[in-house]
Amino acid sequence: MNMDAIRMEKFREAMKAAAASLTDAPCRGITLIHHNDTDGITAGAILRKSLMRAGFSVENIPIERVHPAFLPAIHTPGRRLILYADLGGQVADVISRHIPEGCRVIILDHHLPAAGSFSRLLQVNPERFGIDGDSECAAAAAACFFALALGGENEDLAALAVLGAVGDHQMVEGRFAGLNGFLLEMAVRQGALRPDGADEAAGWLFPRFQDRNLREADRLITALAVNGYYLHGADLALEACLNGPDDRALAFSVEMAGIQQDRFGREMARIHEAGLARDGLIVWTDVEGRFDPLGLKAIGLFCEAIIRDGATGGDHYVVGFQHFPGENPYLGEFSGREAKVSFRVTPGLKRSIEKGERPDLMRLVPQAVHQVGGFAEACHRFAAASTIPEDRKTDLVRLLADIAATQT
Ligand SMILES: [Mn+2]
Repeated sequence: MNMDAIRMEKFREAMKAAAASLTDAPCRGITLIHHNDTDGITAGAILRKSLMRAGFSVENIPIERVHPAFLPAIHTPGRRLILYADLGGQVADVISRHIPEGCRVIILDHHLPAAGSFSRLLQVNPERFGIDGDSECAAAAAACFFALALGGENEDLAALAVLGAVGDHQMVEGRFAGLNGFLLEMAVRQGALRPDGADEAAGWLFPRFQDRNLREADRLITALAVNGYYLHGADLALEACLNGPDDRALAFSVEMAGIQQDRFGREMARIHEAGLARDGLIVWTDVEGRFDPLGLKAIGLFCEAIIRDGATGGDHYVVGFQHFPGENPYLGEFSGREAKVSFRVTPGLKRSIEKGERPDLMRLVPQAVHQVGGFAEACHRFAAASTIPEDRKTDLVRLLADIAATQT
């Protein structure tokens, strides 16, 4: 066996042990907590179908992020078995503190996991097996390996795993690698995906999605589950993954795409009229509740739209605020008024960062966010997201401007 095959075999063994720990448990009810993007939704659909086949009753709770305020609402004593997919690995320590006695948690994530092991909590992560979680194994692929460990009849779920990989942009030079590639072959063998002749990885037609190609299917799932999250569009997306999109899902996706276009258009017009707020190297905008009912990913996409539009007029860090709804469609109401914050950089500033002339977002964001009592949950060099108390928005901008000016 070559190295790749050995790594995959070890990963498969770990999935078998995780699946056995569930089927051996006396409890037959399971809750799936998964991300609401295409990779998370396909992972949630694969796990739902395979666990139902194994005799479990399954509750799906798609979420936009693991917010600390959600954890008490998720980990109630009545939920004995909880499986996280496509999120949770980096906050496993925080999650473990909320698991009541007699309850168990499995995390199937593909982002680099937090170090350490935690009681009542089991993690199976490709990164621990030398499999690259950015290019060789999306969360949907990990979920599919779990499903295959439950039973061979779940091979028909492989096509959804490939769709998850497309959602997470996992192709390497236009091709699927590692476990993603293995599952593509499985899906093609079964006729669940068909080549459309185009020479690119997403050039596969998905008959269940009325012969849309994988990129179109990704856009449909995104419109439903990401844009439509606060209107329960993630439920339509899960249903579409398992049975194909029905007329209601198609109409809803068109409606949500229209709402995004309308909200972004209005907000860009405001910026053209009034300009962006500025403090040193920071330009920022606050859309407050005007993106409702769009999900919280909207503000990050809008920051990118601002950069494409050229509205920053020079090289800047671009910061956007969006009102954080006080009610989650699956988990109920939360106290505390918060704002979602997204961070991006203009192309010129990105070049300065790469030359070491300016701090990247990993150096800039977490310390500023912590100082205003916020939570930096997804921080990369050139894109970041966090939540902060709503009344600390201007304090955050001031801090960011100070740090950006003094650090090089
Ligand atoms: Mn993912």
